[in-house]
Amino acid sequence: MTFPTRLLRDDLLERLKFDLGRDAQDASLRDWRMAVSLAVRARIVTPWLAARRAAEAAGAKQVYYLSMEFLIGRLLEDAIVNLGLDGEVNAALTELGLDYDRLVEDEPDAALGNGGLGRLAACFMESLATLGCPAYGYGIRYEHGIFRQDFEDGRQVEHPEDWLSEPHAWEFERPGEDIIIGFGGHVREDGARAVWTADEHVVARPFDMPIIGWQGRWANTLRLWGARPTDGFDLSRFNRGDFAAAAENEALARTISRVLYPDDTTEQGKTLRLKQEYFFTAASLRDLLRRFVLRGRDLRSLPQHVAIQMNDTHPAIAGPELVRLLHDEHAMEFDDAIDTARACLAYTNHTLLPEALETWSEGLMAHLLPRHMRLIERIDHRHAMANPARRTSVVDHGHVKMGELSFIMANRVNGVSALHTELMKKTVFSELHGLHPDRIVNQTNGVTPRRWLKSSNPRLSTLISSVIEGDWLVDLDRLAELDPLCDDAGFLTDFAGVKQDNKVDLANWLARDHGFSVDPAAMFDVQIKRIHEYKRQHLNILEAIALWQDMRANPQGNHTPRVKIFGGKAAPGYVLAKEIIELINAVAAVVNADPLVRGRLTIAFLPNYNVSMAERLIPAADLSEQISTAGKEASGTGNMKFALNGAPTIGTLDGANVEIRERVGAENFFLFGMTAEQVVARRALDGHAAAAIAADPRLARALQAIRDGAFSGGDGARFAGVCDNVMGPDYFLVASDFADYWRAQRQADAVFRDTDAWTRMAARNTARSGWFSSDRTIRDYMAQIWQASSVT
Ligand code: NBG
Repeated sequence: MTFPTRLLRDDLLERLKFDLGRDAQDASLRDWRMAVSLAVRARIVTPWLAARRAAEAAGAKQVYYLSMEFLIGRLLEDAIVNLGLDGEVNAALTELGLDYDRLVEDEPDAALGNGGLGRLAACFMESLATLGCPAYGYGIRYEHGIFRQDFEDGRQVEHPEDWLSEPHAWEFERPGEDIIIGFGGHVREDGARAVWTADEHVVARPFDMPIIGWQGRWANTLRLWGARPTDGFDLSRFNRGDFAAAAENEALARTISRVLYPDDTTEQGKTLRLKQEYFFTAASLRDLLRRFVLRGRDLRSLPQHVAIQMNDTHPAIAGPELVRLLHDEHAMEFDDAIDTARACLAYTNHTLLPEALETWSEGLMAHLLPRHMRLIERIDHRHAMANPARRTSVVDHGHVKMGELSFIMANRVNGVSALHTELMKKTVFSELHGLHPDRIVNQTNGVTPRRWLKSSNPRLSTLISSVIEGDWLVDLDRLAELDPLCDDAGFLTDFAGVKQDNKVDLANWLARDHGFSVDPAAMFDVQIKRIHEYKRQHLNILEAIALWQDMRANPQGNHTPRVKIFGGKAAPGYVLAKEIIELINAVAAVVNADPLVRGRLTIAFLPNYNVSMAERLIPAADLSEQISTAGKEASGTGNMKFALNGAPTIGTLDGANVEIRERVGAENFFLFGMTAEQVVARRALDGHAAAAIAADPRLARALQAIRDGAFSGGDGARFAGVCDNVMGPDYFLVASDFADYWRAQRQADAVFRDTDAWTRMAARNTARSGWFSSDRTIRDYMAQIWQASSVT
């Protein structure tokens, strides 16, 4: 699909004039970006509508992916790249005197997610479209996404994210397809049927975004729900002068789609969160049933036509809600309703952390969703009857366990890496796994190479295309063809050149936008992810302190220059994670100002890490930090992006690191630390942290420096939270893994000094990471979970 430049250029000028009411003289960068977005969007609409019709004509099974998060980031460049319009757009913009990169970068990130789970959902949407599998993504159109992170005195402060303060070029509002969602009220049993009369209602308004696959051959829909009041504005109150009260309904209804993960430490926060989950799940199910019934099909055949994926437990209420719709509203027998619902539903678990496994108090559930509370009990009871060996139950000590509910209501349950899936069987779901040994399957995560290689690393893509013929981007296993070239001096020089150019770009951006001056010859060592104790950013900063001390003590030592880059947000209510951010910034301030280590060690914590920042950092990274306590990171997907972009990992045997290491080869991976089993054993030993610190003078000195106030103007108490934790309970075994981490870091230093050896290692990471394409993951979901097929 190509359009002559002239046409696109004229199209842009027309859009500018007729859609935005501007002429070229007055147009701002944003006006131009909107014009380009509208012009590109127009080219998506035809294949998008055609895909809908083709799916219908083929009678194809529809996949519905329900997710609280879709971390899609920017959309314009994705669309341009997938439509193959890069050349044309570039040429048209140049003719108009505009800079392509600046224009693309002007688009705000769609901040509809928080971390890996949301980014995975976005990669999955892209792969589904590329593979031509008919699918809808369903989620919430958060007005403020998560939050915008800023640092004040090194501390994280949260500001509302305003990505929707301007019109969003990619969405189509569908006021004709509103769905009304109820909460609260009461349930009346009417013979065999139950009638739920809710006493609070909001409107779910769909906003559709087309998600275009590679080369524009297929497009699916991401349908996000915005909350609106059923009866917005109270004119009589307004006329009485009570202006605030007149707008109250509207404000209350809209809170549901205001922010992602509102602080749920308060009762109001919990209620809001459960409301959000029910809101989008119920709207999505009703929407898909409406579509199904319109075709005149029998609801009993629903599982042949529909597969519904619950992305984590946030949409877990889908089980009882679907049973309610089939049984209460469509008069299906109760047992049939459960069986039908279960045959449609599957559940992905993304974490074993106990605090992240959702539970709701029975009281809250019964208050907000009285009919569902009863259905949950009946579903659980029926399950217990069918499985007499069952010892525990979904409703336990006054709490509804959403993981167990999802498990019981799903025909397949999957983990997201081989290790995680095995641990799931042994820990959180051991009892249910015993009863249903075939239900749990593994689907190791993946990432879309269109975004994470083609658009974010054009230099590397070009190099790959110069040596691999044909469309390797949709057959990423073909990267293996690079393997023999990893011993070819010419190829290695080119590969190193790509990395170097990417690093120069990053260094320029760090200087321009963040005021850091770094040497592109230094090792760029990057840890970007949510801030969490299990991800152990504090292990990394302790190593940085020890390295700084070592450099000061041995100024003539053979140190490999390093730039340590951090990025990530901490949950607003997570005190220790916020202290870790503050500590990293404090250490950075001291180290970066120290003339004794200048040019050898720089620490940069970049505020407001998001998808676009990841796209900048990953292609320029030398070393990928994946250092979680083994057994805690379900998979990781950043780890895959780094490997694909030629950054070897320093990491533990955790999540997908295990599979990355297997594929890239142990010799191309800097392994350290205890295994998941060793972690459990060590944790049981009294005084494990104190013993590790006593055995490692480096770690002891690093901790002592913090406690002496070396990074807090002498205030030794400032970072007591982190220090006391590492020295005390140290649940995440920072102290116990420190010595081996230090060893692996120095090993990385040594290899890095041998440029050829390092480049070979980096290139092998790229050559052997093809398996981590989300196309592979989605193909496996289609075959093993959804029984869905491609229509193209
Ligand atoms: C995250 C895990 C990651 C994993 C992503 C995607 C949640 C709840 N879990 O390890 O922590 O890569 O999910 O599966 O966000």
